[in-house]
Amino acid sequence: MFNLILFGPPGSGKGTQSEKLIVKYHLKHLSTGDLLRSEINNKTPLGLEAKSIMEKGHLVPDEVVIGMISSALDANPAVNGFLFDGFPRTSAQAEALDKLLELKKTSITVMLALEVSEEELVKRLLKRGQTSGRSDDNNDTVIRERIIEYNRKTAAVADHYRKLNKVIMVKGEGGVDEIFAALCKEIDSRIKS
Ligand code: B4P
Repeated sequence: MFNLILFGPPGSGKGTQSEKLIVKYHLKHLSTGDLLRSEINNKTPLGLEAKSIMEKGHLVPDEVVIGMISSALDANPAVNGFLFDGFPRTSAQAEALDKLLELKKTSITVMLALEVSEEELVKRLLKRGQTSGRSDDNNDTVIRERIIEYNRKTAAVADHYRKLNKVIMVKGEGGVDEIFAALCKEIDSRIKS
C-alpha cells in the first residue's frame, strides 16, 4: 500500500492538491475536515459538538477524529492506499494513526509537507470565505487562531515523521499545476524505488 500524508497549515492547498492526487494515484481520500463538515451538515450529535469548536478555529478533540479515521480505515479494506488530508493534526493523532496502520500490517510511506507563508494563507482563506459559506474562512481573527493552533499543536506532527525519515518539504506557493507536478515527482520517485 502507498499511504500518503499531505501536510501543511490551513489554506496551504491540502484539499486542492488531494483532489488531483487521488485521481492520478487511485488513493482513498480521507479528509477529517470533510468528514467533520459532513457530520455538521447532517446535524448529528458529533457534528453539533464539532461545529462550535471549528467556528472558533480550534481543533476538534483527538478521540473524535481518531474514531472517525478508525471507522474509515475499516470501511475501506481493499484500496491501493490512503491519502490523509488534514490528519494527523496532533502528536496523539499521529501515534494513533501509526498503531491503526500497524494493525493493518501497513504504515505511512511518506509525508509531503506544503510550505506557504502566513500572509499567503490568510489571503487564500479570506478569498475562499467570500464564496464557500464556511464560517471559519470569513473572519480574519478565526483564520489567525487556526494558524496559531497549527503552530501550537500541529507543526510537531512533522517532527514525529521526520524522526522516521519520512518528511519531504514541497514549495506550496505558485500555480496549482506547478505544485501538483512537484508533489507527483516526489511520489513517483518513491513508487519506483
Ligand atoms: P480542513 O478542512 O482540513 O481545512 P484547511 O486546513 O482549512 O484547508 P486546506 O489546507 O484543505 O484548504 P486548501 O489549502 O486546499 O480543516 C478545517 C477545520 O476542521 C480545522 O480548523 C479544525 O477545526 C477541524 N479539523 C479538521 N481535521 C482535524 C483533525 N485531524 N483534528 C482536529 N480538528 C480537525 O484551500 C484553501 C484555499 O486556497 C482554497 O480557496 C484554494 O482554492 C486556495 N488555493 C489552493 N492552492 C492554491 C494555490 N496554489 N494558489 C492560490 N490559491 C490556492
